[in-house]
Parts: sequence; structure tokens; C-alpha cells
Amino acid sequence: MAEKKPVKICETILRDAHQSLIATRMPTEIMLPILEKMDKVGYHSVECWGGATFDASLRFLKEDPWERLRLIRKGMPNTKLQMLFRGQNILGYRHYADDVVENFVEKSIANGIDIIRIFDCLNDLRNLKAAVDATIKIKQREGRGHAQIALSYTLGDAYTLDYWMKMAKEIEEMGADSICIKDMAGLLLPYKAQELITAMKSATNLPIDLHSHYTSGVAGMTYLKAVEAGCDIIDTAMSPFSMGTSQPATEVMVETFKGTEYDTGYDQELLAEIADYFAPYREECLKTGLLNPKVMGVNIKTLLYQVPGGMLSNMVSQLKEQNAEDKYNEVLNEIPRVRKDMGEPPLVTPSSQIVGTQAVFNVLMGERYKMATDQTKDLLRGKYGQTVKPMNPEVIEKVIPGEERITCRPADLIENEMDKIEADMKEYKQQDEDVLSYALFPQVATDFFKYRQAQQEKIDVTKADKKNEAYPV
Ligand SMILES: [Mn+2]
Repeated sequence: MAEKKPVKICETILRDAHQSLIATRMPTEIMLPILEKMDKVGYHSVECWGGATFDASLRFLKEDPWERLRLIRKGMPNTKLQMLFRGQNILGYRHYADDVVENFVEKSIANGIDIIRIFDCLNDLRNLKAAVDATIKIKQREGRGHAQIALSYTLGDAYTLDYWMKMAKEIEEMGADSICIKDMAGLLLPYKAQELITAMKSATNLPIDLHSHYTSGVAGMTYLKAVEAGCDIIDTAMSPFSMGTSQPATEVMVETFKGTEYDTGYDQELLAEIADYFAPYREECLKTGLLNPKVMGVNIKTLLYQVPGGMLSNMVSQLKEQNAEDKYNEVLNEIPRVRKDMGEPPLVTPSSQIVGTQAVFNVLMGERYKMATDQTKDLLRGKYGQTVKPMNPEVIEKVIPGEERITCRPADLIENEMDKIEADMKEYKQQDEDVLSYALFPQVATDFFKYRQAQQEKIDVTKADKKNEAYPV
């Protein structure tokens, strides 16, 4: 047999799997009892934090996301914990100053994160630099922390093999520890993956991680061809929360590579126990409607139109609101034109919403760019960063006539803001991390802080140990 080269697995059930299937609603109490078993699998990493989990914890679950992280760290002392980090947006929806980005990285690692996967919706590497540099600094100081740069995978004229190879080299020069190809829409086809991984492997020595979704039904095959071409890490989800808009099933990929040079060596009986643990929760989610069977199937339109599934459903609801569902095909044809006008960005949050909404406007108004959203204007102004291709000068002239555009890294224009943010929220602060929760989601965090305080006071009344005057919180 050829030299052993076990494929590494990043398990996503504690983050992307439930973000993709049940709107990020898995509470910490469901996670905790199974951590000990998950810790024994030997996963390369468990993705458990970041992405939408932070917002959903505070907003819907009324949980402190930092506390969740600490509990997972305690429950899985031997496994690397991974998070998803949206470059200069961190986990929020605007560009933050560098001091907020650095502080967030620092606290993420201090509370238990090992691997930070950092991406940007335009693949503008300048928007990743602050987070990557902060991670590298901590790694040099403490020996912990791994900066993985993720490239948003997309199709289009600009995205040649040369483009991906050039990006891989630049990522290596930035000092990242690994590269991820982040295929959020499940667009990467098996034979294309083979080509892509082969090309990128020739350009860099960094480990390559492939992250896809089963949305269009090809991800399992794509992983197989990618691993054969030298892909080092694949992202999978335990079967009860796999497939559909989530990742391929962990157990299936493990079995697929069994007995080959890529054999993970994982214990299928242990994996079965973990799956058995999550199965009743899956049933419960189906029963309550949290898990909609609609997201479990194959969405072939994703492949046909090369547009993420979520973007298509947004577009349908926007058209429905305007009683213009008959314009569906017109808008579908307009999307690639708008994308070209805007420099052909990958279609991922927030660029997917910007392009999709503008395409709807262009069709409904009967004149292209007669009206433009504020986000379209900001994208054209350069406020999201640089696109791979130049934007259409005629569109710029029509939408933001005479305005100055920025070409620098957008965050260069933002003054450090930690002190001000802390001053704004100090009445609620119980831990340093609260300042960061507030920085990202001021209103949602404030509501959470008030809820937390009420809970603590309520607990004090009912559970207070009167004799010792101890007040558990
Ligand atoms: Mn994903």
C-alpha cells in the first residue's frame, strides 16, 4: 500500500451543521453531555464557535457565547477547537477598528479557541490582515493559536486556476498556518475540485482544508476527488445533522476512506454512539419544525444558476412582496450582470444580498440602477474592499456621481474604538468579554445583559443560602 496519509476531519456539528439546518439554534445544554465522547474520536478539530452562533446565542437562546466556549473547552480538553471569523467584520455586520479585531482574537484564544478560520466576502486579503497578525502574535507568545485563511469559492471569469494559485501564495506569505477553500454554496464539482486542489498544492506547502455543503448534492464526491488530489482536511458533520444544506456525513466519509492510504482510523462504534446521542434531538427539531425537510434535499438550481440557495430564496420572497413573481427569470438573468458591474465578487454574505437585492431593483424599476441601495453605494465606493475585477465605471458614475472612492484598506479609516465602546456599556460589564459582545451587537447584547441581571437577581431570591448569605450566580 502507498504511504499512509490519513485525511483529517474538522467536525462541524457544533457550528456549521446546526447553523445550516436549524438556524443556529442548538443550545449549549444539548452539546455538553456528548463532549467527552467527541473528545475521544481524534478529530483534527471541532468547529464549535463563531459564524452565526454568537449572535444566535445572545439573541435567541439567551446564552452567553463566551460561557459556551469555556464549557466546550472544559468538556473537550484534548481536541482542537475551531471558530469562523469574518475578517474585519469579526462576527458582526460592519467593519471594526483594528483594536476590536485584535481584542476579539485574543479573547477567543484565551477562552479556548485553537484554530481561527478567517475569511472575507470579497477575498480581499487586506481585510484579513489584522485578525491573522493578531493570531500569529499570540501563537509566538503562547504557542497556541492557528490562523487559517479561507477563500470564498466562486465561479466566474476572474476565478481561474491562476487566481487560486496566486491567492494561495499570498496567503502563505501572510504567515497563515493553513488554507481553506470555503464553498458555501456547494458549487465545487468533483473533477473541478481535483484540478483546483492539484493546482493549489503545486503553489503552496500549506495544508489545505476543503469546506463544502451538500446543497447541490455533490459534496461527498467532491471530497473524494479532493482528497485523492492531496487535500489534507475535510469538513464533515455527524449524520443526524449532515447532508442537505449542511456538510457530508462524518461516518460516511470515514467509512469511504477505510483501508486506503487516507484511512482516518476513527472508531465507527464511537461515532455511532455520538450519532445515537444526536438522533433524538434531530427528531425533536423535525417535530417542532425547526428542521424543515425542505433544506434536506438536493437543490439543483444552485448548480444551474451558480447562485447560493439562500440567495435564491431571498429573491423569491422579495419578488413575492412586490407581487412580481413573474419577474423571476428576468432577475435570474440580471444577477450575473450586476455581479459583473460590481467587479465579480464571490456571492457570500454580505455580497450575495447586495447583488441579489440590486438585481431585483434593476428589474422592478424598469431601468438599471435607477435606484441603488446604500450597500450597493458602499460597495461601489470601495468601503467593503477591493474586488477581483474592476467595477463598471458607467455604473459608478450613475450611482455615486462625482464621489470620491477609497482604495485603501477600509479599516485604515476607522479609529481605535475599544475605549469608547467600553465607556458606553460599562454599567453592564461583568467580564472583559462583555465589551466585545456589546461591540458586535449593541442592542442584542444590552437586552441579554438585562436578562442576565434579572436572572441573577431572581436566582438570588429563590436559591439564596440565607444562613451563609451566599448568593449563587
Ligand atoms: Mn459553511
